Amino acid sequence: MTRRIRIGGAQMGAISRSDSKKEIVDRLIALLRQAGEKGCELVVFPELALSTFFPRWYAERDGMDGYFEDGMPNAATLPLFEEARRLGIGFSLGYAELVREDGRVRRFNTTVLVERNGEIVGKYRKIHLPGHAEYEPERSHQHLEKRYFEVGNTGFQVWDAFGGRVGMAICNDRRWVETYRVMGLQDVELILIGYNTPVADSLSGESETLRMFHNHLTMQAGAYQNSTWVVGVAKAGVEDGHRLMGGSVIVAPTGEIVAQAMTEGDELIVADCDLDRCRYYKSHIFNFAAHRRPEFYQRITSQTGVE
Ligand code: ING
Repeated sequence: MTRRIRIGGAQMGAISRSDSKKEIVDRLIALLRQAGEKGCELVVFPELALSTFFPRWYAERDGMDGYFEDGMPNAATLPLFEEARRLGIGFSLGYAELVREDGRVRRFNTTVLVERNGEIVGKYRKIHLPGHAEYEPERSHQHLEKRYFEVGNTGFQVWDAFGGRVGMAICNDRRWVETYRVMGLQDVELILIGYNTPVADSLSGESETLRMFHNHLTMQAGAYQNSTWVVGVAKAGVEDGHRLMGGSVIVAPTGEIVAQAMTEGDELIVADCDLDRCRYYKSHIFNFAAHRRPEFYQRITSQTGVE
């Protein structure tokens, strides 16, 4: 019996500052129901799926707390959890997490993994926070994740879920090879990634085409080099004048894109993912035990920057 799982990538269109939490959750439920009609067992939602991408604006460090969730599930998201359990569909959901831990208030860019019975079986807090922590006037828009979030403290974990080995990452994490390899070394077979990525970049001057190339390149490479499925799901569209890229994809362990979004709106992409497709690659070309030579890789963990 192959371990085949039908996965839905639930790309979202823009969320404006003026959208209510109920309007947003209703959109997530609509995507979940679409996925149910197509027989999906797992739905992947984007990063920060419950709010606009607020790190584009400057405020006091606690000035964006209105966009954070004080628990998961909470009153706003319980309808989503209940509908998912009713449909027997698991999901991953990205959100801004406000939590009291170690006697202090802490803020993380978080994703939870929810199994088909409605139980939260995994939590990941974003480790690679891009951008800057202070206001930078030369930018056309700010990117203040380092201001509003702490570096995640969960590490890159892999859970036994959905009949396989499942891991998570968030947005900028997908650009760093270490993200995939740390999970690859835990035998990951499916990595779920949500992202909110601006189309324009006032500093780099990169074209929209080049930025989409980088978006897919990083996830295709990560999938192939670690023999794992990768599902990358965008929050896209124009949020209060700021455009985020679409391009959500489902990538096979071969590195091939098997499903891709065509719009920058709410759009479900679906693929049947055979988790056993990973096994050949893990036991041949990317058989880590047989071929890796960590004695020559020390710099990767001993150095942060270039020396
Ligand atoms: N967004 C972007 C991302 O890594 C970015 C930030 C864009 C970095 C383009 C570099 C180049 O996709 C988030 N939220 O990490």
